[in-house]
Amino acid sequence: MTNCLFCRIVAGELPSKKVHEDEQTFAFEDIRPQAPTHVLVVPKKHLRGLKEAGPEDVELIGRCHLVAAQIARQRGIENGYRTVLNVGPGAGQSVFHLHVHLLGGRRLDWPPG
Ligand code: DGP
Repeated sequence: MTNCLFCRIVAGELPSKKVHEDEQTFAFEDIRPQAPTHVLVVPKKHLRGLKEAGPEDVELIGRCHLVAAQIARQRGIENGYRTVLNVGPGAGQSVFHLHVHLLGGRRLDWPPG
């Protein structure tokens, strides 16, 4: 989608600090980090969010989480990290291209705010 921020980052039209890329996913540093590690993992395919996803997206969404787990392993934060999808404006979703937040490197309390 030409007017989607994360599609433009994936396409290299906008700059980002890339962390990982494979055929189907792209990961980059969040511009407003909420933890020492705050990486966004996105599918290259434009998907508006979790509630718009369908059965055909099962593998892709799982893959985004596994990429997050791989990054967490590489960064040595496996003692405790969180993968989060904010779904809808009421939960804080502000960019409407599905993204998994990987947060770690500090204590993460529960429940989140
Ligand atoms: P959410 O609020 O769940 O939709 O998360 C969107 C995240 O995207 C938020 O943590 C800030 C981040 N973000 C917004 N614009 C940019 C950008 O241009 N570059 C990068 N790297 N991150 C961005």
